[in-house]
Amino acid sequence: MHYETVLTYGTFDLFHRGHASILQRARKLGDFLIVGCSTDEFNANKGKNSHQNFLIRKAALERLPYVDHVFSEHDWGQKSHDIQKFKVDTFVMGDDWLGKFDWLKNDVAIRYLPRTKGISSTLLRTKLEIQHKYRSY
Ligand code: C2G
Repeated sequence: MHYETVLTYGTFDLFHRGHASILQRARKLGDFLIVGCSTDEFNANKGKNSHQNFLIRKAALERLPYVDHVFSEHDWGQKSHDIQKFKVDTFVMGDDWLGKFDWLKNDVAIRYLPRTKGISSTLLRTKLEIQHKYRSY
């Protein structure tokens, strides 16, 4: 029996419904979903400073019933290795990445799924900062 493995990556800062939606849709494309969670160092490399550190973001992913395994994403170059190591059948990213990973198409089926509109970690971080600012008055 072949079990279909689905792979995706991300920072998943301040986990929100947009993250939940793409992970649930990714999971439905196979039998297992594994997630590469960006380390804090790799985030810096991506020019992102997450509100939550890696351990918090990884723990939030590990609690999800539709996520079967979480590992660290520490650089741009590890995807081919991960795809071989985990025998991945389908690689999923949000369509803000459309085309960016097509170089992997010989190793894996690639699916760019529509992003969820109206929600982002940046928006949530901004709301947190505004609440924090007004609370201190
Ligand atoms: N996402 C989404 N809808 C949103 C926000 C995010 O579908 N409103 C998706 C993104 O398209 C991505 C995943 O959720 O597929 C994780 O998003 P981020 O945490 O922002 O990850 P990103 O910085 O895009 O990192 O090597 C790939 C990178 O690690 C991806």
